[in-house]
Formats: sequence, C-alpha cells, structure tokens
Amino acid sequence: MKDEILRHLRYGLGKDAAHSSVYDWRMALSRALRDRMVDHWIPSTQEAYASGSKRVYYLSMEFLIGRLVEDMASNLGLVDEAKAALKELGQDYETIVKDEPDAALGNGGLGRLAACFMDSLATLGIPAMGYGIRYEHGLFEQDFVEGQQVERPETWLQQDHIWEFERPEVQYPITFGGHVEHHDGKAHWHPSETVIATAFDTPVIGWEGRWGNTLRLWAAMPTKVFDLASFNRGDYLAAGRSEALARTICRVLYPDDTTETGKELRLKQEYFFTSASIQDLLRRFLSTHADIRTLPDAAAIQLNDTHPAIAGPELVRVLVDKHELGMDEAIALARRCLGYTNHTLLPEALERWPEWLFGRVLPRHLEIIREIDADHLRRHEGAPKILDHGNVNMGELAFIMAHKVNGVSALHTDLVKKTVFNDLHKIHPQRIVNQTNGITQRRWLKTCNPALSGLITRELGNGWVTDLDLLSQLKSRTGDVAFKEEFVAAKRANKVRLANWVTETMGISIDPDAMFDVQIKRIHEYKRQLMNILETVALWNEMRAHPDAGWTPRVKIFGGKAAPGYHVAKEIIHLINDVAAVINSDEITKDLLKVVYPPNYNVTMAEVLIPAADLSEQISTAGKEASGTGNMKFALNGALTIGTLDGANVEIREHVGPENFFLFGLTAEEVMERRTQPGFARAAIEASPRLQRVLGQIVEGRFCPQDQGRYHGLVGMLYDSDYFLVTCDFDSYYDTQRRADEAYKNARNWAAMALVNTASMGFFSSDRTIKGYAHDIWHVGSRLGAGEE
Ligand code: 26Y
Repeated sequence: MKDEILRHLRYGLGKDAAHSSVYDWRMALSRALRDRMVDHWIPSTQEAYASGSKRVYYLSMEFLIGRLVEDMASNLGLVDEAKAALKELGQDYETIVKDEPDAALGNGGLGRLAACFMDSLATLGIPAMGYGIRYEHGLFEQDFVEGQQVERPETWLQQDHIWEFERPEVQYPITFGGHVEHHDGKAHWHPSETVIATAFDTPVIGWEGRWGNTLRLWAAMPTKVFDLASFNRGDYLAAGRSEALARTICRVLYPDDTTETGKELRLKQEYFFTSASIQDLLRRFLSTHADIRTLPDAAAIQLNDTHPAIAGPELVRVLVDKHELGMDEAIALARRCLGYTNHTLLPEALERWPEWLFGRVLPRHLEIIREIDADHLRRHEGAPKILDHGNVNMGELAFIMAHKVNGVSALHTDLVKKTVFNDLHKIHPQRIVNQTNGITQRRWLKTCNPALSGLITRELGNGWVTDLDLLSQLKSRTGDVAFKEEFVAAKRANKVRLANWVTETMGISIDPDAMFDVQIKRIHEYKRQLMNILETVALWNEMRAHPDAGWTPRVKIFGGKAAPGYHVAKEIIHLINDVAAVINSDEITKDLLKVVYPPNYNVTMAEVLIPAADLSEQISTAGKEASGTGNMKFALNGALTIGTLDGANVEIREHVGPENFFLFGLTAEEVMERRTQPGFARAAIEASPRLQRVLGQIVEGRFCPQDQGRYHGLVGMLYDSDYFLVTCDFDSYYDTQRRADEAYKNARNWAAMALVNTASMGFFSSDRTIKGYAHDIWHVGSRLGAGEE
C-alpha cells in the first residue's frame, strides 16, 4: 500500500513526498484504493454480462453519497493497511479522510436512501446499475449571517473526482421540442434541440469486495461545440444554443424537496437522464438478446419517486416508434419492467406539469400519454386520468405504468392506499405494496461509530456487518454491568469528540454529560423544528424560574437546510439562531441548557452527530413523514427516540418496545379529525399557559430586541392556521420531554434502554429492504457465489 501510494503520488500527481499537500496525499491514497477496487469491479461486471442475469436499474434524480474514501477502504477491508502505510509516510489517515468534500447530489432522505440501496445491492451481489445526473453543483452550502440562512454554490467538481471513470464512448442523443408528424400510421418526431448525454461511471463495491456494481451519472455535452453554418450566417445565438442547453442542463441540483416549481429546466433534466438511461439499458439488452419482448426478464427498472416517471412513455416511444410494437403491447411490456416508489403524501410535492409546457418540451410523449390514458380508461371505466385539468400528473403516470407501486413504511403505504392513490388502488388492489426503508449499517454504524462498532465486533464477531439481525444477541446484555459500562463509554467518547468540535468551530462550550438532544433533517413545517424550539424556550423559562430544581442538563442540537424559496422555513432557522444567542449567553442557565445549530448540515456532519446523540427528535405531524431514515440511524447508534406515531417511527417503536421509546402527540387519524374543528389552534393555545407565555415572549421581541416585529407573521400563523398542529401537540411534547429528563437521571436504566435500541435495529438494515424489493418487485437474485457454479 505504501509503495502504491508513493507511485501514485509520483506518476499520477507529479509530486514527491516532501512537497505534497494533504490534497495530494488524499489523491494518491484514493488512487491506490481505486486500483484495488477495480480488481473487484471488473470481474463482477464481466460476470453480470456473461450470465445474462436480470439486472436492476435504479433511476434516481438524487444520490446523496457523502464522502467515499473511508467507505471504499472499509468495504475493501483496507482501513488498517491504509492507516499503517500513511503513518510510515508521516501522514495522518484521519486528516486525509477529512479533506474530501461530500458528493452532495441530493436534498435529503430520498437521495440518501438511493445511496444506501446502492451499497446494499453491491453487498448482496445483485447485478444493478444506479442511473442519475452528474450535477456540476450539488446541494448548496449553507451559511448563517446574523442568524439567517444564506446559500453559496457547492463546487465539488472543481477538484478532481477520482472515483469516476469518464466513458466518452457511451453517448446518446437526447432531443427536445419541435413537432410530430404522422404518416403511414407512424409517428415521426422532429425535435428542435439536441444534447448529448455522456456517461461517468463510479464503481460501487460491496462489503469485502465480493461484488461491484456501477453508479452511472450522465453529463450533457453540446452536439457540436457550435454550429459553424449558423455562425457563418451571423446567427451567433443559434450557433451556441446546443452548447448553452448542455451547459445548463446538468449545472445544478434543484434544491427543493417539497414544492414542485413547474420549471421547464427541471422537466428537461428529468427527461435527459431518464432517456439516456433507457437508451443505455436497451443497448445493453439488445447486445445479447434478439427479442425485445423478453425485456422484462432482463431488466427491472425502479423509479425513485415520480422524477423519472417519463421512463414509461419513453420506453413506449422507443418500442412503438423504433421497434414497431403495437401501442397496447408496448404499454403492457413497459409496465412489466417498471416499479414506482412513492416518498410523499404532501400534495405540493407531487409533480404536475402544465400540459402546454410538457407538450412544448416533449410533444411525442404527450401523445403517448394520451394513448396510455385511453388504454387505461378502456379497461377501467371512470379511472383517474394522467391528463387532467390541463395538467400532466406524474403520480398517476407512474402508478399506471408500474406493475408495482410501493410506499416506504407500513403507515405510509396504508395512507397511500387510503389517500393519494385511493381510486387507483381500488382498481388495482394488488399493485401497492410496502417496502419499509432501511439504512446501510456499513456506513451508519461500522464506519461512523468505530467506538461502538468495535465493541460490538469484539462481542459478536463481525457477522452483523452483513446480517444486522445478529445485533439482537446484545439484548441479553442489558443486565451485564461491565458491558453496559463499555457501551456507555463509547457513547461518551463520541460526545466528547462532538463537544470538542462544537467548541472549536462555534466557540460554544457544552458539557459531554448533558443530554444531547438532536434534530437533523431538512427544515420543514411538517417536521416541526418550530415545536422543538418553542419547547426549548419553555424549558428555559422553567429553568430560570427554578434553577435549583434538579434539571437534567441539555444540549439542543439542530442541523438542516431550508429550500432557498421556502420563506417560513427560513424564518424558523432565524428564530432558532435568535433563541440560541439569547440562551447561550444566559448566566443563570449556562450549566443547564445550550442551543447549538452548526451551519451546513450534510452527510459528513450526520456521521459525527448521530453517534453522539442521546435523544433523537422525530416529531413530525403524524401522517406527514413518509418514513424517515435518520430515525433508524439514531436508534442504531444507541439514541432513544422522542417521536410521534409517524412514518417508520411506528415500526421502530414496535421493534424496540414502547417502554424504550418516548411517544407523544396525536395520531394520523386524530390529526385529520382535529383539522376539521374550527379554531383548533387558538383553543389549544388558550388551554396552555406555558405555550401562551412562549409565544408572548417571541411576539414581544424577547429574542430580537432590535427588530421586535420579526416573528409576528410566524406566531400569527400558529394562532390562525397551524396546519401542522404544533399548538395541539405542544403540551404533550413538553411533558414527554420531562419524562425523558427523569429517565436520563437513571444512567444505568438509560443505558439499558439505549442498548435495547441498538440491539433491535436489525430489521432496519437496507439489506432487508433490498431483499424485499428483489423478492416482491424485481424478481432478481444474488450472484454471490454463482460464478463458481
Ligand atoms: C419534485 C421535487 C420538488 C422533489 C424533490 C425531492 C420532491 C421531493 C423530493 C424529496 C423527497 C424526500 O426526500 N422524501 C423523503 O424520502 C425518504 C426516503 O423514502 C423518507 O424517509 C422521508 O420520509 C421523505 O420525506
């Protein structure tokens, strides 16, 4: 390893050891790891090709990967070797690993789920390809200026991204606009714009390098650098048009995970990567198969939400216009290939395009969608339509074109059946299935929490790394005082590490023995960070009034970004920061309460915060969080959850037992019922003197004396509408927090509860989730060990 690093330093980077920076060392280490990785990757790729076995194609607008060096080193079992080699070279492994920027090609849960799935597919030996977009700029970087979020562009590709291999020979034209002509019963699309999709491949190597898949991300290139004929005519704009479109199409990830903005560029991004992926998988299929009708035996195409839902009409278009299948046959064939995962019930996050805009960008696809609607209506009278009220509804499209539709937790799937897709569910009662989300324990325990994972491996061996159910053996240890002490020591070491980082980066000193209470996720009204900060103020009031009442010291930790156009979410960020400034400078409560909100929350920050958490905040309005996956990461790392009966919280609570979970709040049914009562919010506030006081303080400018009206709008909204029922759940939340305070005082018992949480998380491995998809939806198997057959 040492020689390989030095060789890459010299011949790959043109440096000698004496003059190398951390960046150079990281590049050399990464290249050395990459070589080893390729030796696992190529045989898998060859085997998948030679066996002709069915493949999974996972189409996702987002892959929220984070850093790669450690992941690769860990999955290849090379961490110790790399550390030793670098040490001999006078370098520090940790420093080098920390130099890597996150690959942040996603907004949040949906993108991170795709990354966990890629890890599990490779570990399980299922031939698969992830398809997405190679954004030049990932999710924006967040800064706080006077407590307010400001966004800076993210620039990960300004450095060499050495994990990827450019594939200039893999190119497909992607066309837009123009018009369609019909003659001799055939459609001819004459598009007005073309860009070229070109592939960049990143190997995804599973545990111990047993299998490797590919993440193929598409970048756009102009058809020619510019059109010389137009240029010579003096038409400079036309000459550069393809170049301009190519430059913008992959420029930036849309930073919104809720409101569909109806932007033409987003539709073009969606079609761009979906069409490239469909062309690519068909080329692969046709290189070994003669009959296109057998495609469903070779390809399972999974749509990660509706973002790639255009895959349905695109596949039909190719089958009809190029392979001359009949329309009905093409629709049925495409359906047998496609699966659709729904990730949201929020109406504003369901994609809809104005028909006029859709038809302008994709005129042939609009015709095909009409045919899909007609075909479906012929078979099912009165069925919901894709084209409705001048809109193209991508949810209906995805549903109608998929043979299976899945929700991402038991509760969510149930609500999908009862609400958004109720009518379609009645027509196709077998179509909707559940696949509860999961997380990869390789990243979210093994790598991010060496203190705990080392302890577990010492006790159980390392089988749990590929079989998380084995953690249940730890349940018998809740009475083992010595083991529990080590479990507690691991948590404490992680808390000290976090406390040091908070002091260094934010200048706030926090006590590692205080309860670390963490809420990290996108800022959204339904996730109710607002309720958390209101409770913080209420707690602070009580602490100031009775400082000697034997409080459990707390550190409230927040992390998360707001969509740049989401005004209310930005106000919530501002309020958290305003409250933090006041509380953190209060002499009376300085040993009892701190509020910490480090800017620019991302995957890497999660990897530090989660292992150090005591309490996990999963407090969304019941019925709104499809699943959550952070909830699983916390519990796996020995945090207790305070949460509502929402998303996967329900199943987490079932697995850990109700006595090891702090439940509060209205149920999904009660939420719906409460909303029908006029003035419910005002009534709830009137019934809660504690909440009244907090809201009064905020309105009076207690946290923003220079600008007293700052939160009038926000508080007014709580009184007048409060769609997410912050006011109704507030008292129950406050009381449950005090129960958590009491429980924390009994350190032994808390440790036992935390240990049961870790020990009960086997079900929430993404390995289990992927096995579920493989069995119920994709009908694919593992190739592990199959090579020797
Ligand atoms: C259409 C566009 C505005 C859009 C872009 C991104 C809409 C939604 C999204 C992302 C949604 C998302 O991240 N959903 C989350 O998916 C997770 C994985 O299933 C769930 O755990 C989580 O509850 C859900 O909010």
